[in-house]
Amino acid sequence: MRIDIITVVPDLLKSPFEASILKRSIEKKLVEIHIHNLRDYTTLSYKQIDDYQYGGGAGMVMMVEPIDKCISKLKGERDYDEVIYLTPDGEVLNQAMANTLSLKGNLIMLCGHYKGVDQRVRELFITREISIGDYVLSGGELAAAVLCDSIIRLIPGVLGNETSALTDAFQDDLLSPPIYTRPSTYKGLEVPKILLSGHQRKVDEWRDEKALERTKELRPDLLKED
Ligand code: 6GU
Repeated sequence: MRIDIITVVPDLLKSPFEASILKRSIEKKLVEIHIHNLRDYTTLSYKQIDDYQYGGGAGMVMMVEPIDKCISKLKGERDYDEVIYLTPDGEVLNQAMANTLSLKGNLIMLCGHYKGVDQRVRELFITREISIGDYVLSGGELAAAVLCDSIIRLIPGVLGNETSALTDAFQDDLLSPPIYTRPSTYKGLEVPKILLSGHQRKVDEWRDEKALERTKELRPDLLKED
């Protein structure tokens, strides 16, 4: 998989890919991340990439031309499965979307800034608009990092234990059951006996039961039929 991220704040997208699982997935060549500074694609003075809104109003708008130059250059080099615009008015990210996107080959992610992009960017280039939740961030960069993490960890070979992404919370629309490690007693709190029993079928049943209980209590909305 290859992900090209277009941004006006490339620095914000450095550290998420320089540590832990994302770093290792790049080193193992399971994914390539290419960050593009939108200011490298403007021909205007002061590397301007935004301008005032037609019709007036507060806030700057990202101009269509630099975005066109960047996306068109990338599309001239290879085919892309999706051109994703990260924006608070997009479709809210969930596990099913991450699963679908993890099967793609090449993705472009455009990070929104300021008031957002000129409408013609959406009409000309964008195939999918994604938000990471109902709150407003200063820009799409952190959202792009979240989206990349949710996708990349699902690529086969990225996680050491191949089954572990499948047992994640949300993969079956349930929260995870309680988990424990040593010591078996801490400040009077004991690990449930069943987990120490060595009886795998009973352990699995207990986990399923607890996952369902927890979901009913904390996220009953996940249990509703779609
Ligand atoms: Cl994708 N962008 C911004 N600016 N804010 C957000 C978001 C995206 N998703 C949730 N809030």
